[in-house]
Amino acid sequence: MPTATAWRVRGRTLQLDRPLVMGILNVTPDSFSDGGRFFGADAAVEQAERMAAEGADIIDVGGESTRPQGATPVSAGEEIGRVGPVLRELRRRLPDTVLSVDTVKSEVAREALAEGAEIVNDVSGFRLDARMAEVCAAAGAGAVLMHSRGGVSTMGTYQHAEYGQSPVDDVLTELRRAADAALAAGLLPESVALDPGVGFAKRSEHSLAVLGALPRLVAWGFPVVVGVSRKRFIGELTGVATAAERVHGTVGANVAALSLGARIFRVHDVRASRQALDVAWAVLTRAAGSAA
Ligand code: HH2
Repeated sequence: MPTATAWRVRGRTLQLDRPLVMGILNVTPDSFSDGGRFFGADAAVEQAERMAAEGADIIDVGGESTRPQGATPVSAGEEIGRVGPVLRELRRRLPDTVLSVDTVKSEVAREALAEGAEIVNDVSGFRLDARMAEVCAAAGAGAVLMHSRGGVSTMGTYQHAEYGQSPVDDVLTELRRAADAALAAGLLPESVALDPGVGFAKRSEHSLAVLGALPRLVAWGFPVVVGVSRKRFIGELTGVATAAERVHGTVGANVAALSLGARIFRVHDVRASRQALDVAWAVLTRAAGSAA
């Protein structure tokens, strides 16, 4: 299958002829690197506007953390109360920005789509809620299916980080299963994007291995999303303990992932990754031209 050139998200088509930046908006009190900072709706909207001004193509709004220390699950009602008002306000203020909701619950996805979100970013790859696929398919939503194992409170830990001889083969097999199930449930192939789930049921060596194997995932023909921002593997590689200080490592991982075929980059620090990805892209596209 040829590499994806576009991603259909409801009425819009995102062209993948350049890297797309997805800015993270955690409307949670406990996210691993920015917990509590944008918990209030006003602060959240302000942060989203800042990220859009810095070049985010997509804003990904999340109301439930999956942090490595073991997150506290929240009810659908509580999650809707966190993300609903923010999405409503963002739809009004940022008409040109694509909106995404980071949730594993179909009730939350339905409400977010009703508020005008175009993408459902499900870190369980539709494993945890049997109605997720039908809700997304009915709305024509774009879907990010991410690889993970376990539930919300364990997927960010090492509890399920046991793999066979080839962790990459295992991850790809599980992700393929998720993609096939979503397509069988009615999602359009052009609306599905895949994410190897860096740091989810993965030790650093597993995260690095799946990043290195991105060309295998890209070859399936779906747009590929990566979420490396400020993550633990960067801390382990560099010795930088404070998550917010891992921006340089984040940029390095994103540029590497771009060169391996990923096109959508989920980040906290939009300005840094936007600049780095645009410059890296300018070089990579020239390199492709000179090799031809
Ligand atoms: N990582 C996190 C959350 N959502 N979605 C996708 N598609 N890919 C990812 O790698 C990904 C994700 C975890 O990071 P963060 O949102 O910063 O933290 P928390 O889960 O603590 O809110």
